[in-house]
Amino acid sequence: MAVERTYLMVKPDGVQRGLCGEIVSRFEKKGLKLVAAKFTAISKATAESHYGEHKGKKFYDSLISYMTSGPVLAMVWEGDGAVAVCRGIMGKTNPQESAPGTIRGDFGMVTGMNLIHGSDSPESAAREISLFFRPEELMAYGRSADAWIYE
Ligand code: D4T
Repeated sequence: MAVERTYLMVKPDGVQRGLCGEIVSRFEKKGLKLVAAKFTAISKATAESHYGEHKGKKFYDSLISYMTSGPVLAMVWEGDGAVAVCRGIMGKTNPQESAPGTIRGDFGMVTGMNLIHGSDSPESAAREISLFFRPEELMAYGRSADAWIYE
């Protein structure tokens, strides 16, 4: 088993539309384990650091202003292959290309308001988790349901 951690974030549109509970429940029901959560507003500097790879692209300025337009729900989730599993639950970047049953496929219409962020690799996850959480904010705990989720 390759236990991974991933950084997930309900973006400002997901918060404004009252979808936090719906979104969190999809990861919970799948069997992933919540390790940390924080309802917070992102500073411009944090948004720029988080999306540094996109600096200079035509959507960069609107992306930063969107991500700093309201609070977000920042989370760390853990599980076997968590990075890819969570990306699958989220759907493709463009909600119109996302399959029904995914978060973006079920609730989104445009790439610029695609409801949720999820790390795209274990390396990105480590960087993003350290950007949003202090080590002591990550909870280590046993979960009895794991015996009924993993063989
Ligand atoms: P995030 O990082 O938010 O989980 O999205 P993805 O990993 O699915 O997609 P991404 O990094 O390519 O894009 C980051 C962010 O930029 C917005 N975006 C992207 C946009 O507004 N217009 C665009 O053309 C693209 C490619 C949406 C997600």
